[in-house]
Amino acid sequence: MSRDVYKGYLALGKAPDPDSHVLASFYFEAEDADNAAQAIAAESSVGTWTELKTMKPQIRNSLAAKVYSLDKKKGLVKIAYPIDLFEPSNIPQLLSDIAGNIFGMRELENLRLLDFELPKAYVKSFKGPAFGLEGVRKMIGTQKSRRPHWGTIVKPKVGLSPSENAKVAYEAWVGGVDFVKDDENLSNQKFCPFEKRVALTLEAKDKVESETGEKKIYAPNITAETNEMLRRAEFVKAHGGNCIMVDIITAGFASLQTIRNANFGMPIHAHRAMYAAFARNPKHGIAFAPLAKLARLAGVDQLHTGAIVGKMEGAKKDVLEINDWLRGEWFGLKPVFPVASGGIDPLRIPRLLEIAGTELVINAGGGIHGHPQGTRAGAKALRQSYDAWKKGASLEEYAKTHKELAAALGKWGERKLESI
Ligand code: CAP
Ligand code: MG
Repeated sequence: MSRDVYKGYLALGKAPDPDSHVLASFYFEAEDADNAAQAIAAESSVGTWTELKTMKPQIRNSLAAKVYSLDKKKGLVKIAYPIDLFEPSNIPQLLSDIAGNIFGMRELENLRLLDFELPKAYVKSFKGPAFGLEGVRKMIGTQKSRRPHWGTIVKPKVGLSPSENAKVAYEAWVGGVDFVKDDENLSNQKFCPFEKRVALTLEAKDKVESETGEKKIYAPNITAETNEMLRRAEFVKAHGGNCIMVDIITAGFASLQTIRNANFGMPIHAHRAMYAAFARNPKHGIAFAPLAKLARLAGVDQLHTGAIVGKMEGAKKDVLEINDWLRGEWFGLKPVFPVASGGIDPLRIPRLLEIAGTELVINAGGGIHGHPQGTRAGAKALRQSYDAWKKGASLEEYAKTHKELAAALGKWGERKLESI
């Protein structure tokens, strides 16, 4: 490719006006950094591999992206995109622009979208979360206590019948969790039809609520083709449901926007299965931070962001920064409840709370349903671990008078907790 093709996409200097530009930062590796940086700007705005007879100065001037910062040593480039490149409230188009063709360009060995800033007017074109962190807290009544919300994922991931699913959920709620969700790969398989599972598990929720006086949440996984998702959300609503779960990456942001824009009046619990396919490689793909921003734009109320002390990838610093951002102010969009999940057992709770605080939903699947005395005891052990932490007591000490915690210690006490 002649180097000249990508000339004119470089304007090093102060960041252009954030009110009229999307400002994106990338990590990249390329033989010819000057050319590659401009190639990214060109290909993700108005350019292509050759000069165009059809190009007009007015297009170049008004819509061409510009490299405004380039650190060739670190492989960092910042690109400003004129806001008119983007269609308000259209996440797929935003991704097709700043996260589209450029990942495959031959000029680059690696490219990773690290983050982006969006103009206020663009952000305001989205509904954002309907409930948000405070709205979900209000559902359980934790606005004052600010304690974490305790959650579980019915396990085994899939395979239980609807009535078995409902029974496990009942045991977890009675044991003390606030929130029960389906697993990310459970939908409407023949061994657990969606409608039967939802109806019976909601009955179990009603039963627990009347027995305990506590409010509970059930998040059935509605992930499917979009029209089917709408139908399933309707079904949940019609049967007294109070939450829906969407695998937002595998379902896609377009369908997530459709579900949010349908205004079902139930919080959306966002699972991020498949994100690590492009977020985990530090040299190539899309970091989770931009995905979290898109999830908040699209209107999720709870979002998995990593357990820090668990089984999945996710550096502590990154998870904490994303959690803080999700809970912070963003042009009036409601804050999102971060979810810590993945490999959490009762013994990891004190460390997790020390690191990440209590403004979290904390989910344990195996850490509850793997408890030697079963699900109800597992949920109790989770709450006992929190109580011990709150009282400043060691788990060992507290376990002397709390048998469920003692049994959890017996089973998982040896689990290595990487010094995090
Ligand atoms: C956790 C989980 C969640 C992961 C997702 C699982 O189960 O249900 O999907 O937490 O990871 O299937 O692994 P366990 P993340 O509690 O048994 O590990 O939250 O990082 O997106
Ligand atoms: Mg899961």
